[in-house]
Amino acid sequence: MRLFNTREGILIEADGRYYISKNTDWDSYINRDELFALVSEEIGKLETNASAAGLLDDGLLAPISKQEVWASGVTYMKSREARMEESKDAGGGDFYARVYDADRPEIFFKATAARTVGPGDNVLIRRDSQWNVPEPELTLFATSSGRIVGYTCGNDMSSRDIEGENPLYLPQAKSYDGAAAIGPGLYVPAQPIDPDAMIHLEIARNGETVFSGSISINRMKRSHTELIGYLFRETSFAHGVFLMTGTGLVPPNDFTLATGDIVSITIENIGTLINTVTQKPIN
Ligand code: DO4
Ligand code: MG
Repeated sequence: MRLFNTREGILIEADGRYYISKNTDWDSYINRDELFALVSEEIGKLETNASAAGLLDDGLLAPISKQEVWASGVTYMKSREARMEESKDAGGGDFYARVYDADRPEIFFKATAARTVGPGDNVLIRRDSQWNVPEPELTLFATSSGRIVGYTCGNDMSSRDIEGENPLYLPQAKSYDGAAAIGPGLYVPAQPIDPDAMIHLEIARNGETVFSGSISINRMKRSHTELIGYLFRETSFAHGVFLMTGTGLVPPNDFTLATGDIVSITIENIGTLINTVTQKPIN
């Protein structure tokens, strides 16, 4: 089943049928360890609502309210290679090789909900960066007790020149207004997501595809529970947390995003997250 945060309330899609929940608080609704079982029970008592499907075209909000977004990195070989390449002049490459092999994963704070955008919104590239890419990432939702109950598509927008200049600039390369996008909804399966699910990225410019690529989540070096385990070691999340799991798709080094580009991230069973790239206006 999939849950959508919409202007009209919580939309539930299960087996092609649509329902509007009587619950209206997204935070307490999704932060339940037995989410799949509880929503399955709930829809048994609800009338189907076919017209509610229209909210998917016009009415979706980001599936986040009080949660934070965190991210893990260098979880795919492709990311390890790209990071080593972009930081080679700064001598930072060794850190990426080491974190790929280490027991402890790279995990960093990505965004507050206020800096996170949803389906159809704009993602931003920094004005002080010349080399920007989207990072399409399977994004886990874990409840406050650390149980993974849902999945969504995530975009970990990244400034490669800023991170490449010095790894200590990572927070500036990764965390700024509009640097995170998640959506379109929360995929809540009875069992963990298919380990072979594919992630597809397409970037369109003036109606033409300028980059596309696909990768299976089975290429990730670490398990989802391992990443969540590290995230929760000494940090609590009262409303649950979103964790991006790293990118395995990196456009070629001569590619950078431009204003107006349309980024589409599709993950099997979850759906497609579409955002337009823009910059902040000059004051
Ligand atoms: O080490 C930098 C960030 C890595 C990252 O965001 C990724 O691998 O997706
Ligand atoms: Mg990333």
